[in-house]
Amino acid sequence: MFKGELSLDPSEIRKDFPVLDQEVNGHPLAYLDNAATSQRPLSVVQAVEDYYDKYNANVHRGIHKLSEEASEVYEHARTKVAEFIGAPSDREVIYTRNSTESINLVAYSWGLDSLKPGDEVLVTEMEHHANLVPWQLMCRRTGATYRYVPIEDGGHLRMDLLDELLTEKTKLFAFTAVSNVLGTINPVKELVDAAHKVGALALVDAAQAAPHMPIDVKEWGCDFLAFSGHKMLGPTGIGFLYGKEDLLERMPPFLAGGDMIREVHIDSATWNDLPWKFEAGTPNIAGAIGMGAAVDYLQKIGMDRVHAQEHALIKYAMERLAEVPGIRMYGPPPEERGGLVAFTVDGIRPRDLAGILDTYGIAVRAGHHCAQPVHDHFGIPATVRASFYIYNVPEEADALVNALLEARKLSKSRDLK
Ligand code: C6P
Repeated sequence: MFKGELSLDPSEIRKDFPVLDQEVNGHPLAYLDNAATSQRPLSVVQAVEDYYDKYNANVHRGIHKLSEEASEVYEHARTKVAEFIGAPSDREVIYTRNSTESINLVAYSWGLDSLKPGDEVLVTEMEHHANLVPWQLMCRRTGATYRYVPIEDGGHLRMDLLDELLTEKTKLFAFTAVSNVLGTINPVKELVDAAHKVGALALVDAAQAAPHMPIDVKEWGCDFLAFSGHKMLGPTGIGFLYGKEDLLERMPPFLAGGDMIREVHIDSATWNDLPWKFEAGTPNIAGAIGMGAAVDYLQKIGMDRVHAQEHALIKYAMERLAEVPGIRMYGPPPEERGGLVAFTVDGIRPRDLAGILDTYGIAVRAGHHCAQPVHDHFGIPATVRASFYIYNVPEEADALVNALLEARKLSKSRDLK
């Protein structure tokens, strides 16, 4: 029985998420796959619908009423996002498709332009592929050296190796604020400061942090921050790159074409001001507008309360999960993690387990979660991951545990190995 305290009333919140009110395979849906993508509240869907129904037009192009209105709401959403992360200026927030594109923007613009043989890029063993592969590619192309901070078995970064790994050769330290497998909340400010001490830039992957905790880029001091709208109640296909203005000013464009230029002649072109210099072509207008509504929703609740709520849920879920015989949970204790937990159960393959959980209406993710090196570290190919958000309730953790106990019984009667 849940005896903790919830800072939010999920029954009120759930009214805004009709998708949650359904049965799957004859059981009430327990949506525990929020780290992959969250659900969207009615206000976000309405904002997108309003754009298409009432003022659909391209932005920054038309001199007509609809285009002006679309441009205004689109840019106002940027202001909301900038405020949400404490960015000093709207010019520092670039619309992208997702965290992956944000990181690739930095790799192909800053990395390709700045890295050279002898330079080093430092990542960590707990990164999502989106913050590994672009740097592997960029190091290959520029001759720079790719290095990583290992993790220890408890799911923390080997901070003891930081002094050794961060040197005057390091030009960029790219790391996640929260691991999408281990849940580990990294000491972002400490890592940013360590990078700056040796003259390196710091890129924070906030895909699993921005939806779940207060973020202030001024406080962290990071040079770049990447995150996705779809994990924080917003539409899919909209993401963000925060970058310090002086850096973005010096970086060459990433994609080229319409809207990112000031003037184009047949054999030359000059670039638009920030942030539009990095926004080539017609953007995801509806996505940005929906994101404005998502930020409003989260701000109204307050990110401190979001974080507290998830902490209470994950603490309870991990206590209950520990009752399942043969379970192994990966990563630190609840106090040091976000609202997700990845685990294995002896004798049942993660994919089979997720399939069984689905028959009980429980949606989880199984696999390597696009973070294969973390799994390599533990010598396993895959885990099952349950990830919570503001609308989840303790009873869903109970349902997960009950279904896991049933799965164990089933695995004994059927050979699931
Ligand atoms: N992780 C998960 O199930 P995109 O796909 O670009 O919106 O986000 C990429 C990304 C980057 N960093 C971290 C830490 C992430 O968790 C993700 C996305 C999802 O874990 C989908 S693979």
